[in-house]
Amino acid sequence: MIMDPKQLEQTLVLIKPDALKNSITGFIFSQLSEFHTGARYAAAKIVNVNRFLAEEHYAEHKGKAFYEPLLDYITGAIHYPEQDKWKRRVIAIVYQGPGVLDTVRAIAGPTNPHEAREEKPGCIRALGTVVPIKDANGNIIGHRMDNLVHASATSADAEREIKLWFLPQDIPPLMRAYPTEICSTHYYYKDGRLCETYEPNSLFLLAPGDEAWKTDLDILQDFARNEPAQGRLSTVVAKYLINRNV
Ligand code: 3AN
Repeated sequence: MIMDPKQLEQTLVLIKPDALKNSITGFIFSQLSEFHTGARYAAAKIVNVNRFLAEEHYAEHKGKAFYEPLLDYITGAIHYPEQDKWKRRVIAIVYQGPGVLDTVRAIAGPTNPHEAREEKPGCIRALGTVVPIKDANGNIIGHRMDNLVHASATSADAEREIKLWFLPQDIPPLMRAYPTEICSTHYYYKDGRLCETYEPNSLFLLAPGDEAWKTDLDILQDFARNEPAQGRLSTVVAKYLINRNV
């Protein structure tokens, strides 16, 4: 039986390092249960968030006072110091079902945990915290919001974020919401550029026969041909560098 397209509405949920450190993963999963939400899990993975992925995920906040602290937060550097580096993880989930974007945003609650406690006691982010960001002279220049979870804001954000964090192969074929295509060439990445043949110390991305998001293959092809691309190379590459030694 073919699934009703409404059933394919998806959102990206991230259980962030502060939620892992405070061991509230069980609470978050129970809030997300199919019984409560009518939605279901399409994919999940444990990710050690590197700087490439963090920068891509939060690209819209680049330049803001809280941008660098935000990267330190999502990579786990704030909650797990150098000696506990191996514990720096995020649980990334593709969650799926009719109305799932709004449902998960409501369960997560307002971005700012102080507002979450005021406006929506009981929501997940009501358990978060807000930390002042200071400049070199100790003046407060902004705030970091340790708000435990991420949930995509719109369907366009969900598409961008799910394609950034997940390969098609991470998601069962019948639960994939976006078109895929079979790659017909080799792609490697080295020093910020794309190569189609292996060079020493280049990172392997794709081989002929691999299934990839169609939009990613379009971008890679444009870069390989030096044509104007519809997206950044770093966005495509970040996903292939997840959980690799880079
Ligand atoms: P949300 O996570 O509620 O969708 P976004 O996407 O606007 O919010 O922001 C992503 C993350 O950036 C937030 N979770 C929060 O940690 C941080 N952030 C957003 N706006 C601010 C702000 N004004 N001050 C500090 N941190 C912020």
